[in-house]
Amino acid sequence: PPSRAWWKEAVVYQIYPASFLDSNGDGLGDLPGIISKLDYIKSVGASAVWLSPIFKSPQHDMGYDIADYRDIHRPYGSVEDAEALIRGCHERGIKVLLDLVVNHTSNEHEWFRESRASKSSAKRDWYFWRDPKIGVDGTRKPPNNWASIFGGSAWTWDEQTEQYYLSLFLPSQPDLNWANEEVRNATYADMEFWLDKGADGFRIDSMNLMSKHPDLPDAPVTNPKSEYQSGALYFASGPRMHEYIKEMRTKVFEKYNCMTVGELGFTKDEDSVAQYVAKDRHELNMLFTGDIVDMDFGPNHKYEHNPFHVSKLRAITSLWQNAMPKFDGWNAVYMDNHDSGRSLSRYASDLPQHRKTAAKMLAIYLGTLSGTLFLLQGQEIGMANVPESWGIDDYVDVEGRNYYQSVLERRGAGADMTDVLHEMRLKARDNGRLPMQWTAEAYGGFTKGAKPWMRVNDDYKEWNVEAQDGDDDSVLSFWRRVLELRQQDKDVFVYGKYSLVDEYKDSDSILAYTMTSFDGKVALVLLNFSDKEQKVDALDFGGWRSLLREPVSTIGEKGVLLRAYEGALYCNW
Ligand code: ISL
Repeated sequence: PPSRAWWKEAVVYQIYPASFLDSNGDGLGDLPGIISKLDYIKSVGASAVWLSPIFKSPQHDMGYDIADYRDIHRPYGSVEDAEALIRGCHERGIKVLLDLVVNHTSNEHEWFRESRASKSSAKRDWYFWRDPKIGVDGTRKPPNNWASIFGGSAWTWDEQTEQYYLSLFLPSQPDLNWANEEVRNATYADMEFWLDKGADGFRIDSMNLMSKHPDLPDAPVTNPKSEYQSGALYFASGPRMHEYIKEMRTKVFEKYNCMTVGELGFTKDEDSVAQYVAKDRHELNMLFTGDIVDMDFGPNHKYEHNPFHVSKLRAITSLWQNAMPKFDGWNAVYMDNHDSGRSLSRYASDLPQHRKTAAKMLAIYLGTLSGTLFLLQGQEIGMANVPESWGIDDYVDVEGRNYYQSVLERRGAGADMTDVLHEMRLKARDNGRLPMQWTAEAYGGFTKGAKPWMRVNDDYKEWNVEAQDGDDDSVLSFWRRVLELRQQDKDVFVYGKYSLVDEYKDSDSILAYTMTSFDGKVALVLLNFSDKEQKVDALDFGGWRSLLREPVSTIGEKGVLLRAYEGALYCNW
């Protein structure tokens, strides 16, 4: 039998607080709004929530720029509200994961204010301060050529002390220097503050960026079109990364028996991943390997064109499903988060004629794989990306807007930007952050106030929780059934052994695999990622019973006929 754990069996529902539910009419979601929907979350089949950052923040990056880890962003509520939320979850058997953003802080954090005050500040070394380089023409240049992940240089000039500081994301998100022991201990104390209040674990933001190469060397030129280059070679999964995680684990995690999921950017190979999650490494419970959300990112930039193909999904799925058992590791199973477009719109189809079927197919994919399942709010009702008609002014997120601006500058004012808008429509972070669609009322019932903080998707009248709740044929009802099956037959799905169906391993449209439990139960998963009907022979599976199709049917001599973007699930028991 598999080695079981609650965190392996969890279904985690990601809440994006700004966009979940506004209880007080200010146009922004809040903690009381979340509390009022805990029964709903439970009814979907989730057993844990992950809250994107709720802490005090000037919100230059939607709370991923924290100014005080022990306080709550006032428009969301108070520390008491957070405590009530944790209590409300626990009363329902729901675990609570908080977002641990400690690769960087906000520039408004007290630590940074002190660090910035003078070169001799006791906290100067808490961040990365460096003298400028002087160019051949005598001009001031950043200390190295690293690009910020959000565009421009990764260094920000500070007039007051005439030095640069490192900021891999926004200039308002200075990177913390984890090599400094005081930084680490101060961070651990903040973590314990919330664990003492009952939090059950953390999603660790930008987890593998916390150890930088001590010399901060220039990065090799990989994008000749750009002045700045990706420094990932020197800041992703750096030399002391594992030492920091082990320390975090012994000093904090183990004391509280908490759940940990690290966000893994840039690092993609099996051996490196094993070092974080192999059981005998004693580091993290699991990772979000970034490749599943990067499948259609361009070679130099996320927003460059690069079409999705089912072969990429097959390769990534097989890679991690097969890898984890080899080193007794564990993984997160997910496709959506707040940093990109919805999988439905990018990897399947949100066209009216396909949308419902496609959303159900993705539910089968996610619900049958081994690992801890993560859903993004709205995924359970088939929420889609923004409509094609959105202009640049409808987008609010800094990443997409910065990219648009940089291309516009390159092309010149008045240039045709249709292609860029098209890619943003697929991959912009706004897509994952759209206000939750609760009802057919104004603004999808997200707010009763004057205006939501960001535009609501126009399709809310048709696509909302209320409309789907009692409808047996809805995406929501389907997700509920899938999650029920997953819990019923954990040994097949959560702990099962994955294997590709040989016949379809090179198919352009079908992803077909089996999941097998240690005691011989086998499920067959057939997913049609094409916009055409496909016939699947399924020769070896004659007589197997369908688990989700109504009325219940078995595989006969003619095989299985899948409509465009349809999925099916069969079993041998
Ligand atoms: O660039 C990446 C790797 O290809 C990203 O996955 C990168 O790791 C990611 O952008 C980090 O995201 C997280 O930290 C950001 C924040 O804006 C995101 O919302 C958050 O998920 C900075 O805190």
